[in-house]
Amino acid sequence: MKTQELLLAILDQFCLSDKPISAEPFGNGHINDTLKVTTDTGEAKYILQRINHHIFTNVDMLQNNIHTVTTHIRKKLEAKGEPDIDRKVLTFLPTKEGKLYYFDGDSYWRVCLLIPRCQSFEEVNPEFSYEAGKAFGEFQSMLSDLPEGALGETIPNFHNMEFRLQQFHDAIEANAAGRLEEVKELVDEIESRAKAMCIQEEMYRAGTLKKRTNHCDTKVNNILFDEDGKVLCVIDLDTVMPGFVLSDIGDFIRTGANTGAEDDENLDNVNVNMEIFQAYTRGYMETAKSFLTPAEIQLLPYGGRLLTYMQTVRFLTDYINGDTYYKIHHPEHNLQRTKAQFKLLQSLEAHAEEMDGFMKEWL
Ligand code: ADP
Ligand code: GN1
Ligand code: MG
Repeated sequence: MKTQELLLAILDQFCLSDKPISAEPFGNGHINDTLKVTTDTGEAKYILQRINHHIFTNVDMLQNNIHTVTTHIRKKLEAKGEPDIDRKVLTFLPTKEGKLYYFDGDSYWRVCLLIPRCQSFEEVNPEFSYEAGKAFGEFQSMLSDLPEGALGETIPNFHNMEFRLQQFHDAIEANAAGRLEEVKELVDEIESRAKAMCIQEEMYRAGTLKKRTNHCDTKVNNILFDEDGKVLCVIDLDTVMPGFVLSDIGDFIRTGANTGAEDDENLDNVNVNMEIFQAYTRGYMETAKSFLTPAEIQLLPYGGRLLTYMQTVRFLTDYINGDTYYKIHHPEHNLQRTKAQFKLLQSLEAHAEEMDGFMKEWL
């Protein structure tokens, strides 16, 4: 990371009302670098992020998308007469040149207001999951009238399972880090489920499933809650783009309804928490049922399995490739993540019937 002096020079490129004095690393993201900025009044006031432009290669498109999404949501909140709007949608600050990001010759940077008096979690209880479900359903609902083409695909084929499997097969073929032998069993487990996990792409080709605007990274920690556990704001908007609807239920089940951590060393910790699944689904259905088709509703539990499978494939692909995509904290980290995700997938499979049964209420 850059020195404080350089970070302050970067911040000086933006239109800030208060004088920043320090920027400290914040959050647990695997892709971008997030920093919390404190000002001379002692207040933590801004969030500074370095965008990973090796992954988000079209930074113009990325920041235009975020601008489109935040202004659209702000208008909707204004129309509803919502109080405290600045805590309910992210506010990005322009550079002194009027741009949505700053390029320092090496990295791309953006700044938004830190939402005051908020909390975020890596784990949630059922009550917060219900609130999170409502929030993501409402998020999709507010964006459902964006005209086609309003948002670009910031990472093409981001949640396309066929494409992820293609990348997995390419990694196996190249075996760049010489790790294939040690992961053979996991590879076989993935292959045996491959066809069953590409239903969405098949339905899309057959014209029975359409694309919608999704958040595509509905991890638990991408929601900010207020002091009383009510949802304030959906954050981390890099991947908001057209895709299949299961993404946004799937990734929450993958992260929120896991009794262990995403990279848990102890696989016995990892299982699906059915109470969290039910609470999230109930909240989500409250705000999303008006626009979901019966086919989509029926597939929601499959969404949990799909996104967990997809993440297993993505972590293992990165391990086979020699850790070129996700930030890792030790050499085996991507393998450890793969094993924990696979254990969660097995638990979701064991509960599939029960989860499907839970959806009957809405069908
Ligand atoms: P990453 O790509 O690193 O996941 P996020 O945008 O999710 O980046 O930010 C990381 C963490 O920083 C979040 O989980 C949240 O706790 C905190 N955070 C991000 N933006 C804000 C904000 N505007 N106000 C308050 N906290 C924030
Ligand atoms: C990445 O940036 P972060 O940590 O919120 C990844 C997601 C994965 C997630 C796994 C752009 O999200 O797709 O689901 O890690 N984001 C990108 O934890 O690849
Ligand atoms: Mg995040």
